[in-house]
Amino acid sequence: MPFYIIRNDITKMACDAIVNAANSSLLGGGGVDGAIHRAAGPRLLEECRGIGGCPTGEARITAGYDLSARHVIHTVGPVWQGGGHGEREALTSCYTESLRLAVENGCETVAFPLISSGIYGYPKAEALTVAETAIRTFLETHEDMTVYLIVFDRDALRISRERFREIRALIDDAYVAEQEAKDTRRRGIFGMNSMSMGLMQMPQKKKDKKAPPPVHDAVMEEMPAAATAAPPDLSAALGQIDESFSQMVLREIDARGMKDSECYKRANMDRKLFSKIRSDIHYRPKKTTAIALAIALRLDLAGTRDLLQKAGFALSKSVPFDIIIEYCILHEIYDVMEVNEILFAFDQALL
Ligand code: AR6
Repeated sequence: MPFYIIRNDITKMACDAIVNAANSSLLGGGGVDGAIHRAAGPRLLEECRGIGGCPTGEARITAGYDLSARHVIHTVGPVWQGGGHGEREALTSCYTESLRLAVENGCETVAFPLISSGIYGYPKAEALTVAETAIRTFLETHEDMTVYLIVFDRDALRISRERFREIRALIDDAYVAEQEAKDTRRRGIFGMNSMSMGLMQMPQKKKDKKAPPPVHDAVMEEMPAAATAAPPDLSAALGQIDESFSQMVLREIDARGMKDSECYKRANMDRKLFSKIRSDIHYRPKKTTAIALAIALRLDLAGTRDLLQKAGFALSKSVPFDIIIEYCILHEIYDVMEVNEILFAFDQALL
């Protein structure tokens, strides 16, 4: 089910299949077609010669030869003629037919370029909408596939200039505030006498990032008394461990009358990953997973912070990724794709 928009050179994608934006002769050309043929080597052209062309909106499959991808799926996008000549339908068909061929050939990971949006002139933002809609619709019924949409340049992004400026300003403000705080701290340190210097914390040894293993009741029972003798206040605190991350996710799903599938699809999350969360109450997710679930559950900011905290994370006021997530939640942007487009525009990791 997962669908990612990433910036990359498609010829570098090590997928089961990469898709080529070809022309109807299938004999190579410029743009991404030229790049794929160059990277795949002359045997690709040889195989294409034997196919005898491909009409607009359809797709054909070949081997990947010198590429990291096992297959190349060649599809022919429509030439943009103003939008009134069935371009949208033809472009949708390119994605659907390519994905159908991928499934038929046992491909589970597929990377697409933004078909027709170069030499064929389809406006990039509209081409992106068509691509996203077609791919997401297909993935609704093909949960085991992972699809990458490779966006080569920023023009394709639909995030408005106004939104971009607004978020840019938030990130810049946070940067300025952080610098000011640093200056204040520096001035404070230089102004200290030797007595107060004694109160400064020594740099901490890097903590082991690995999450501690869950404390298993059975193991606790078997331990000798001395090993379990924690200070009374600590024992009391451990006895009142809060609801866990996965328990909160499952409770919120129930409260909304959602199906699991609805939740992990909205979170753009792999079904297998979701089953781990469902089956392990001590599951420790990555931060992006926790945020994707908060978005899928449409949690407000307090709820998101609560969920993140249960996974050992927080939203910082000075980290661009976190600032963008907070912005999205405050503006009720709960469509993971839309959140990803904003993250993408600011070169951040995607959900
Ligand atoms: N990786 C990912 N995307 C790329 C790459 C790359 N290496 N190179 C270009 N793009 P285009 P079309 C993007 O022109 O519009 C050929 O001559 C590019 O920025 O390759 O469908 C064929 O033979 C653009 O967004 O394909 C046809 O005659 C997108 O890929 C004609 O061009 C598609 O641009 C097809 O034109």
